[in-house]
Amino acid sequence: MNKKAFIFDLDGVIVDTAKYHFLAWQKLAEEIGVDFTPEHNEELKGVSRVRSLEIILGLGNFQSSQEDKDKWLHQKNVDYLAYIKKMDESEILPAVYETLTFIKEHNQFIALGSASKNARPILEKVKLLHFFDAIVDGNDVTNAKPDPEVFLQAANLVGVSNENCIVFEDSQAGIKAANIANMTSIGIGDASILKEARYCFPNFLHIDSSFIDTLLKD
Ligand code: B16
Ligand code: MG
Repeated sequence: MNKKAFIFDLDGVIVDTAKYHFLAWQKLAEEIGVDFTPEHNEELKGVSRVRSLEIILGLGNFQSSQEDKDKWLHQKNVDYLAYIKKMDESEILPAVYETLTFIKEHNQFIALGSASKNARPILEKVKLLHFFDAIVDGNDVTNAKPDPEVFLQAANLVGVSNENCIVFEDSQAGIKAANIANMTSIGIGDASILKEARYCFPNFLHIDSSFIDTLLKD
């Protein structure tokens, strides 16, 4: 049996940092006079920091200088990091720890494929870093999801062929990226939104060990 690689997205799959991204973006949006709601925040999931700012500025429909944009990107990240600083293991999403443990006990690879440039400090704060054989994040890639670059790099680092990779993702762009790479895509969230996922579960509490076992034998 070939060894598999289980590639996890971070925000929305391992931890719910979307709420902290929202608070930091909302503070910035208020300062620059843009109305930014939780519904708008949905559009930022899985999207890079730079692209997120573009989307927010698009809501206000005004032009700004590169200097302003750089200042705002920095400020948003400073505010976001203040939330991250307070994170601990209690913020790991339900049944994620058990799933990682099960995969490790079965001697399979675990990798991270995230758009976030803060992925490592977050994994450290929630004490999950030791599970990961490879980490690919926003610092490593030039092309954002739905480009498969982040997952291809992860597969490459652990030396597993694409068809033996299984990707857990909460964003449509991430599911698309996994499918383009010919990896098994597993949506975590609402199946009516993650329509293109090969399998979809509301969260890891719904993924039992027999399902993972089936993936191992695939
Ligand atoms: P940062 P993921 C993504 O992480 C988030 O979903 C997205 O909302 C965020 O803008 C992006 O990371 C960049 O994050 O500002 O920390 O570099 O879902 O791909 O793990
Ligand atoms: Mg995500």
